Amino acid sequence: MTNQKIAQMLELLADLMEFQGANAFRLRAYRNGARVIRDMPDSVAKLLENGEDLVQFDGIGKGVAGKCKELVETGGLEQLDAMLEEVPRTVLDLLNVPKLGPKKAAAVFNQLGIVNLEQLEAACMEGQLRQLAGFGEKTEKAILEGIAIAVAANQRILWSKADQIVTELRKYMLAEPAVNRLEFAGSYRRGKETVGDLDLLVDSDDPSAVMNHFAQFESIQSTIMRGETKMSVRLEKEFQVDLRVVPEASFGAALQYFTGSKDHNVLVRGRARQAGLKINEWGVYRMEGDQEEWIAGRSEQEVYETLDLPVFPAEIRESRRELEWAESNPPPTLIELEDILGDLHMHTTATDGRATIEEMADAAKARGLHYIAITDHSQRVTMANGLDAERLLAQWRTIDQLNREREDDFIILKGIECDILEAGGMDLPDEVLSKADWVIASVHYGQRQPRQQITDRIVGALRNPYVSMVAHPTGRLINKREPYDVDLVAVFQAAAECKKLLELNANPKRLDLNDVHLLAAQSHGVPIVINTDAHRIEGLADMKYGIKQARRGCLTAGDVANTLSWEAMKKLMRRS
Ligand code: DGT
Ligand code: CA
Ligand code: CA
Ligand code: ZN
Repeated sequence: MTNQKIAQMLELLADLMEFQGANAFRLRAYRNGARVIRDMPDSVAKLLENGEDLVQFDGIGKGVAGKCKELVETGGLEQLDAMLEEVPRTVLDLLNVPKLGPKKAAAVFNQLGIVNLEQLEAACMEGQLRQLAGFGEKTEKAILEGIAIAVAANQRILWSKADQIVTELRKYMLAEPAVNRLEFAGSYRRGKETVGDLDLLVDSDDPSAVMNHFAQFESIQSTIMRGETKMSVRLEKEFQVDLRVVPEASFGAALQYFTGSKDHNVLVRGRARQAGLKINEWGVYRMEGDQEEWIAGRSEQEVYETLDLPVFPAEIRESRRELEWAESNPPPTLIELEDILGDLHMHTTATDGRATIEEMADAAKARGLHYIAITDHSQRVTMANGLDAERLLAQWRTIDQLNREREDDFIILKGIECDILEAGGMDLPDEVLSKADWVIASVHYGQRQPRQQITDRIVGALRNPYVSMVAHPTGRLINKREPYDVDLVAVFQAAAECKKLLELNANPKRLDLNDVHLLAAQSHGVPIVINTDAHRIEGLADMKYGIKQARRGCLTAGDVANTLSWEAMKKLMRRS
């Protein structure tokens, strides 16, 4: 029984309890407990085996501890089984509908027998809901709108997960000889942190051969529709893939159109109109009287050229800053993975990591990096066996020795991920921090504090002379945990003023700062550091996700501090 699994079961239980009208306090206890367990480095099963009492951990009360014990010992929860007998799982989707809420959800289930979103939608359209006590025509309409939101939220997956599917599907499709070229367009190509569905474009003269092959892809669960050149299927977990087969002459136009975003396409269409042209997924056309003449469409370059525009990197096609980008001459080159020289956030076996300092260093060097910082947790993070001053200083002596012994130019920096305490201030004394090469400040506790309080904590950390950077500045976990209620503008201002850096955490579940924040950080002149926060060797590979997000934020190598040598980075941070 993994921590992940335990957390999932506790969350499910909380959802069902909410449905049955349990009080908010109890719900919060279960949900907090689930979160703490999910983030816990130690296995709950192991802890219980060793006779530890889970109540010792912050955020875990008696109720949650009891449920954990039951889960680990029996593999299930009696209460949950009983609840699931009364309520089908699809009913939980009803709870995600804005404006419905648990009480009303319970009413539609109990009084109308509605068990899923489709039935709820039908009932709204038939005007059945307004007949229930406490519902009106207006509520019904709001719920109908909410259903669309709930459906969408249910079905967006992490980019990293979409990338796994893409890798498999690409390989599979390229095995079909009728496929000349293929490209995954849409939000996937734009590198958006979550992907709603995949948009696969294939260049071929034989659509039916391509579609026959596609239909045999092993993870397809059902076919939604199949036409002459278009086909949509569902994979596991309802994830949809749209296939479009297009002729060679239109491949570039289709790629441009289906890469989107919709807003970017609006902008491009406007340009076309100004130039007396028309653009759609088949090509660019010159309008002469009521005749239209096809003039481009083979490649994206051909398409954009007719509009006198450069080929926009897919990541910035969001109708945000791309015209500004296009107007600089030449347009700046966005950051690439190869630009990164160092990784300044990672953990080792000293706390919650799985590899030693040397293993991390060797792996980072093999990836082509020139330097890393070892940044284990500080003492406040008891769950991760955080380092006190004594253990930290000992680790730093080991690092000094490793740097002396290793016969290369690779640098291991003496770092720490030091907690920003709930009441403000750093978890380790200044005299210790002053001896570090690199100090990360992080919020791990008190994440739900009010805006002013949590902002003051983070700004306070930036003002500490020994702090180098604030990690994952909003604390969000995509689709899982909301960001702290932090005033980022205040954070950007303090960082700029104190010559401090902010992190873009490359873990695909975090990607924190996000794309929009990065645009803002850049305009405040705050350098970004892209780090993996690796807890094992494989985690160092997450850098590529950070690069995608950085490109979405329109960052060049010049905006990212760890594209510099360590010597140059130190100069950047030196206060004048
Ligand atoms: P997603 O799937 O929700 O993560 O986001 P996208 O951007 O992949 O959206 P999707 O799959 O609905 O459509 C793919 C692209 O096709 C979209 O980015 C732009 C283009 N597109 C689709 N429908 C329209 C439309 O009605 N108007 C315009 N201008 N473009 C569209
Ligand atoms: Ca899509
Ligand atoms: Ca689509
Ligand atoms: Zn960390």
